[in-house]
Amino acid sequence: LHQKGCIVWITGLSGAGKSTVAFTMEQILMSRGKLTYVLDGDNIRHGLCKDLGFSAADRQENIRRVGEVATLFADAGLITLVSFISPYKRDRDIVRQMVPPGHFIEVFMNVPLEVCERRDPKGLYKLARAGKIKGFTGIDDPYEKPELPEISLQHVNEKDDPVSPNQMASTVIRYLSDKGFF
Ligand code: GGZ
Repeated sequence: LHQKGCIVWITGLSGAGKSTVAFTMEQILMSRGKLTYVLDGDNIRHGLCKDLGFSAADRQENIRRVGEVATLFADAGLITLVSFISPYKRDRDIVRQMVPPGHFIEVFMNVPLEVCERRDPKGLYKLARAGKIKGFTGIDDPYEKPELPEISLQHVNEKDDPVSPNQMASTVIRYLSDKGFF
């Protein structure tokens, strides 16, 4: 049976938890028999975009290519989960315009820089602070927050309790289900 595809575009700083939410969603959706796929740095930046670095122009081209691929996947009926920093509002909005209205769901990982920096899972913030990586997002390179994301996810709730990746994934999945994507 034909499935209505969409792009779930997860944006946010390095270490905000974008990929964790994407892969948690993928697991849940696959267990329910839904067609889904995660596009992230691991399967895109090592292949399709291996000629690109982290200059503003290269990030723009990275997001353009990811947007083209995501549009094809969504057109093929997949719930396409996209996990890139995608720091520029304009580049994200260009992708939004590529699919029918309502089919681009922007998910903002609204996690403060200090929290991402404290996590520092790959030690990249430390290197950036030491000047060993130049142009690191949030340190000496811009991140433009979404103004009107469909969904904004925080790492803590109103009571300041931590929010788990499963809870975040469920929030997005409920949104998709409410919008009739499955
Ligand atoms: C930001 C960088 C940089 C710089 C390498 N700035 O936490 P990670 O390691 O796994 O995720 C980051 C990833 C960012 O790649 P994206 O393709 O998502 O970026 S963009 O959307 O802006 O094109 C980080 C690592 O690559 N990384 N150098 N300078 N992140």
